[in-house]
Amino acid sequence: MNSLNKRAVLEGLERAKIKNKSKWRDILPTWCPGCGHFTALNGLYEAALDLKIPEKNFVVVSGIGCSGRFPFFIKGFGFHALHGRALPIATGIKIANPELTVIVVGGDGDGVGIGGGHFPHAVRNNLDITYILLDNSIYGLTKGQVSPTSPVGMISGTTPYGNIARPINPTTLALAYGATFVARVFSRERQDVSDLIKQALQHKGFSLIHDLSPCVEFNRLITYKSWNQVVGKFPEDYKADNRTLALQYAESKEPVYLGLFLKENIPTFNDHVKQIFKKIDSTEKS
Ligand SMILES: Cc1ncc(C[n+]2csc(CCOP(=O)(O)OP(=O)(O)O)c2C)c(N)n1
Ligand code: SF4
Ligand SMILES: [Mg+2]
Repeated sequence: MNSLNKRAVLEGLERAKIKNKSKWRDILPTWCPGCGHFTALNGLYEAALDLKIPEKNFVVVSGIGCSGRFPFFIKGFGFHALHGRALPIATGIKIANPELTVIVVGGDGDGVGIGGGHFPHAVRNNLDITYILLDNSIYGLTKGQVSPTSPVGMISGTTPYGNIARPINPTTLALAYGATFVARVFSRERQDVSDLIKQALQHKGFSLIHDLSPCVEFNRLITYKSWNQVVGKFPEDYKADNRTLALQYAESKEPVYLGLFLKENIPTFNDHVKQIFKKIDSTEKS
């Protein structure tokens, strides 16, 4: 485990124990030493603790993948779903009990590969959930096949002569689908990951945290070092309130911008459902 990630996880766990001994599972994750997914786990601990979200109201839904192991490490409710099917399950949970804080965690393969058809619909309904997409540009769990975010030319177990398909950009997709909170983070920047997850949990509506989260075991092309060379922050005067501008920034390759691209406040799916119930009540009474 590299020292940055070990410190991140241990501090997160330690902090959780100090604040509330019963709140989190105090087992260390089973990820490879140095895996980017550690930072998001720590970020979620920190955010949930700062916001004092009660364990009984906290649900983490995942698909399948190394990223999909998330619910095992968090004490609260967890649902380890089928590959690519975390979003529809989270939708049902949030509709059934709007009081719950619902977080979906999945990989690039899970979210924009096999589960790609669910993404636009969760977004356009403006469900009040936080989606943490851990993007390592590879299928980690199955030991290194190209994913929909892998670059052209990448050699992998399934592309011995180089990847042909052009990569999908999850930040761009979320913006294009109409997501009301879109942020991109990098697993090396621990504080920013925690801060943006916290903002996402506070946002009323669909929030995407697109985390550039390197797989240190199977991806030798997309690494902490390679991201470090291209990532950059928004200009000081950037305001996250213009979708067209946000899309332009999302598409930039140099730099690859990190931070909050867009935040917009509109009624959520559950707000609409409430209004419909009111209408039904008043129709039945008249
Ligand atoms: C329907 C189905 N197809 C394929 C698989 C095999 N499978 C498990 S995880 C995975 C890809 C995981 O990649 P990603 O979602 O990027 O997560 P990571 O492991 O990289 O975090 C695949 C193809 C499966 N479990 N179920
Ligand atoms: S295989 Fe890759 S994604 Fe999976 S735990 Fe190891 S480093 Fe992380
Ligand atoms: Mg992956």
